[in-house]
Amino acid sequence: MGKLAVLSLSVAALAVLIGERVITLRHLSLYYRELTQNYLPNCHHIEGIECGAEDITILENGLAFLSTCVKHPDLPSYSDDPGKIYTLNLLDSELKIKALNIKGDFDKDSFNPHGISLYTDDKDGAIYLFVVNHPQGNSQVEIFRFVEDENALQYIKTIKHELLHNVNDIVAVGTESFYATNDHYFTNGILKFVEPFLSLPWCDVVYYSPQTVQVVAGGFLLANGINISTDKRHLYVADLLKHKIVVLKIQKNTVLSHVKEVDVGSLCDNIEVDRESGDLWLGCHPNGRNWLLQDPNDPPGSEVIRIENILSEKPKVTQVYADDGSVIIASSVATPYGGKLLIGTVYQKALICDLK
Ligand SMILES: [Ca+2]
Ligand SMILES: [Ca+2]
Repeated sequence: MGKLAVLSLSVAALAVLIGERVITLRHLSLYYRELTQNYLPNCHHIEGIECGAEDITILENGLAFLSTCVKHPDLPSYSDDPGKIYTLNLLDSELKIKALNIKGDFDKDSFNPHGISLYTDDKDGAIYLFVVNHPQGNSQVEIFRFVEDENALQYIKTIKHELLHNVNDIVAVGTESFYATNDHYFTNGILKFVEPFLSLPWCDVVYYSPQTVQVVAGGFLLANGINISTDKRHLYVADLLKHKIVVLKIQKNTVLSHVKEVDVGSLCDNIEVDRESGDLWLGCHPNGRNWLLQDPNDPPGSEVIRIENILSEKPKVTQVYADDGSVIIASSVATPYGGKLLIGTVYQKALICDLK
C-alpha cells in the first residue's frame, strides 16, 4: 500500500474516532437537554455567599456547615480570598452565616475546601468535620474537631496518600476513617482531559483508616458525591457522567458489593441523606453544554433531585427544583431541614427555599 493510501486511511480512522467521541460526549454531557423552570416558594439567596458553597451538610440540631470558595483552574472564580467554612443556624430566623475560626497549626491562606462530611463520635459526642482540601491544586483530607461554644474548628491532622489523588467528596465513618471518591484517575492536566474524552471508567472509591488504605470500588466515569445510608449499611456514589447513583452494600469496611444503579437523568454532584426518611437529595448540573461553555449570558443551570425508597424495587426519582441559571448557577448540593431546602453551588451563590 502506498504512503498516500496509508495516510488517507489513518486520517479517515481518526475522523471516525473523533466523530464517535463527539456524539458520545454530547450524550454523556446532556448537551442538548432543555430545562423547564421548576421553582419552590420563598427562595432567598444566603447573604455573604458569593463564591460558591460546593458542599453543605447539616447537624441534627439545624446547624449547617458550608464549604465555600473552592477554586479550580477550569472554573470561574468570584473571589481571590482563600476558602472558608461557615456555619448557618437554620433554626435562627436571621439566617446569618458565621465563619468558623480555624485554631491550630493550619495554613489558612492556601485553604481550598471542596467536599465535606460530619462525624459524631458516639463515645463522647465530639463532632468532627472532614474536609477535602486542594492547596496548590493538590488533594488531601483535613480533619477538624468542631468547638461549638467558640464557633471554631480545632485542626487535628492532614491525611495525604497516593490513592487520594483527585478527591472530590468524602464520607466519614470514624474519627480517623472515611470513604473518598476520586473524580479522575490521572493527575496530569492533559491526561485528565483525555480521560473523560475517551470515557475511561477509571474513577474509584477509596477507604482510608490509619491501618488500611485501599480502593474498594471502581468503574466510575466520574465519581463525585458520596454518602452513607442512615443505618450505615449502604454507600451511595454519584457517577456524574453516567447520570446514575450507584448503591454499594458495606460487607466490611473494605469489602463492598454492588447493589444497583439508579438513573437520575442529570449530572449529579453531591449527595445528602435525610436522617429521618433516608431519602437522597442531589445537587445536579442539568446540562453539560452550559457548564463547558460558561457563557455569562447563558450560564449553567441548577437542578435538585430527590430519591425516595432507593433500596426498594421502585425508587421514586423526583425533580424538586430547576432553574436555568437566572436565580442560581451550577448547583452542587441540596439538603433539607425542617421544611426548608438549602442549595449550594460550585462557585456562585447559595439559596434557601421552603419545600412546600
Ligand atoms: Ca459531602
Ligand atoms: Ca462534588
